Amino acid sequence: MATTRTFSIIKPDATRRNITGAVVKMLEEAGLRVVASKRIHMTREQAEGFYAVHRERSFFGELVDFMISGPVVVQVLEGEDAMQRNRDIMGATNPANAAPGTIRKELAESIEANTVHGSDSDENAAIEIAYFFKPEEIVG
Ligand code: DGI
Repeated sequence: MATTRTFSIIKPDATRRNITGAVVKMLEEAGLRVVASKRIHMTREQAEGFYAVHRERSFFGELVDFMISGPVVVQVLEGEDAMQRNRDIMGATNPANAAPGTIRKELAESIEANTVHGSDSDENAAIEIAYFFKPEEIVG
């Protein structure tokens, strides 16, 4: 399996509760390496652009409102099959359905305040990384 990169966001529910370190610890223990990281407060335009694929969904407005409700930590993660590895440690979207030991089961509050975002394909990972990071900000 090749070493690849994926994109992650530690969401506002986690920055509010001061548990970003706990999230990173679980990512690292799952075999992922943080090769870029910055704490930002997204603008509405930035969040709407990032979630454009969801704009027709009923919860789009709530999702954007939530993602700009506080700071987030955007990250690039590297590891063997990073996208799938990150999806596995994140757990199901709704923490009620997430497996024990996953970030969402152990740390998330609700289907909306679900602590982490992770790219759902290698193609989207590349798009999402480029949305937030310049190449020189990624240091492997
Ligand atoms: O890739 P995921 O984050 O696991 O899930 P997704 O791509 O289906 O949805 C993106 C985000 O949108 C998800 O992390 C939380 C939010 N979301 C998904 N389904 C619902 C939702 N938010 C609300 N309020 N209600 C939903 O049914």
